[in-house]
Amino acid sequence: EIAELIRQQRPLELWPAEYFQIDDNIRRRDALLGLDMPPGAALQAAVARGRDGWLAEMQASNLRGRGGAGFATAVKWASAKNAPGAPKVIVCNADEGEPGTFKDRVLLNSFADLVFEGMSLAAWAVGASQGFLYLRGEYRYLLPQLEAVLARRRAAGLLGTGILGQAGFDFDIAIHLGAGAYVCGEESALIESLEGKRGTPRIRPPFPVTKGYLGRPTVVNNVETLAKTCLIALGGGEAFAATGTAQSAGTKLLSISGDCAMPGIYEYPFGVPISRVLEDCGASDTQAVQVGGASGICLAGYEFHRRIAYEDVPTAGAFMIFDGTRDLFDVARAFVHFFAHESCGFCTPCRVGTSLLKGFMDKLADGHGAQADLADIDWLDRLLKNASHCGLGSAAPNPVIDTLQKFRPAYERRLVSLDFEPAFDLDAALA
Ligand code: L3W
Repeated sequence: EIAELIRQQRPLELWPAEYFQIDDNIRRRDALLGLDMPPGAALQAAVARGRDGWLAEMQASNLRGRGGAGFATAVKWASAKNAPGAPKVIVCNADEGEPGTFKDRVLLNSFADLVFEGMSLAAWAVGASQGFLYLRGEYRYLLPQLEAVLARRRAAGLLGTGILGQAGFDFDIAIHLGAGAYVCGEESALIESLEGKRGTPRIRPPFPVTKGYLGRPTVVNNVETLAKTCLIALGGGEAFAATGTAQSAGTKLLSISGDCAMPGIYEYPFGVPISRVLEDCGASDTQAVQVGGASGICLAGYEFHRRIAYEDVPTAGAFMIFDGTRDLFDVARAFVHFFAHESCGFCTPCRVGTSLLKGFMDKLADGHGAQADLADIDWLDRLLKNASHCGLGSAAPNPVIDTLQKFRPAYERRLVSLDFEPAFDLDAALA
C-alpha cells in the first residue's frame, strides 16, 4: 500500500494516520536515552556556570558532532561566539536523510525537550538569539507535537527574553520544514534552503560559524549532538569524557535495520565492536554491514572485530545488516540510484558522474557489462571524489567501490563472457 502511495506521489498529509504511528523500538539505552531530566534542568546548570564556564565544560567533554563528520562541538561553538556579527544563530540539523538512519526521528518523537534544551545550551554558550529546527520534510507529521513542546517551553520561561532571569539571554526557536532533498542535510545547502533559496551547497570556507544564515555567525549541529549537551550540563564535561574511547567521547545512537531479529535504536559507548552489536540485535549469517548509510562503509565478515568510533568506523548512526541471502551488487546499485536521484545538479562531476555510475550498474545488472566497465567505475570514483562540489558526489561511489573490493564475485558473475570461438580464424587471416 505504501509503495502505491509513493507511486501516486500522494502528499504525505493525505496518507492514513496509522502509517505515521511508528514504534520507536528503543532496544538499548545508555546515558542519553536513560536520562530522565525535567525540562530546564540542564539549562539551569549551564547558566549557573556562566557562559565561559559552560563553554569550558563543553571543551572538557570532547563532544564531537554526531552527524558523521565528528568536528569538535566546543571548537565550533567558540568560533561562532568569537565571530563578529549579530544576531547569532543556532540551527538544529534535523534533515535526517541518510538511508538507514532514523535515530534523530526517535529523539524528536520521544525526547524533544532534550533537543530543544541542547539548542538553548548552544545559544547560551555562543550568545545566539535566533534558533531554527530544520525538519526533514518527510517528518512533517512530527510538527504539531514539536510545536506543542516549544509552546510549553515558552510558557515555562525556557524560551523568549531574559531566560532564567538572565538579562541578555534572549532566544527562541522556529521550525522550518524541508521539502525532501537529501542534499539539504549538508549544512550550507540547508542554510540556503532556510534563506528561501534552492538547496545548493556553498563553497566552504567561509564556514557557517563565521558566515551562515543571512551571513551571520551560525552553529549547525546534528539533533543527537545537541541532545548530548544536556548530559554535559548536568554531569560535567569530565564525566562525559570518561566513557567511550580516547578520541570518541560518550555514547552513540545506532539505527539498526535489515536482517536481524530486533531492529531499532541502540545506544552504546563508543568503541563497541560490530560483532557485539550484531549479537545484541539477533543477527545471524551476516554477510555485510553497511555502516554510515549509503555514503558510509560496507564491512565484510572479516572486519566485524572493528569498532564504532571516529578513529575506526565513524558513523552518523546507520547500521544496515545484510545476511547471506542478499546480493551485495543489488544493494550497491540501489544506493547508486539514490545518489543519481538526489544529486542537486549544480556541479557537472556529480550530476553527470552519478548518472554514468548508475548507467554502468544498470548495464551490469542487464548482463551487458564487461571488465572494462569495472575499470571505468574505478576511474569515475576518482573523478567524483576529486572534482565534486560537495560530499554527495564524493561519497556516491563508496558503496560500489567497497562492494567491488570485498564482494567482487557479485560483479564478475554478471560480466559478459568473452570466452567465445571467433567466427573466423583471425591468426590465419593475419598470416
Ligand atoms: C569551523 C573550521 N567549522 C569544519 C565544521 C563544518 C561542519 C563540521 C563538519 O559532513 C558528513 C560525513 C557523512 N572552522 C571547520 C568547521 N567545520 N572545519 O565541522 O564538517 P565536514 O566538512 O568535515 O563534514 P560535513 O560536510 O559537514 C559530512 C555525513 O556527513 N553524511 C550524511 C549524514 C547524514 C546524517 C543524517 O541523516 N542525520 O547526519 C553524508 O556525507 O558521514 O562524514 O559543521 O562547518 N575550520
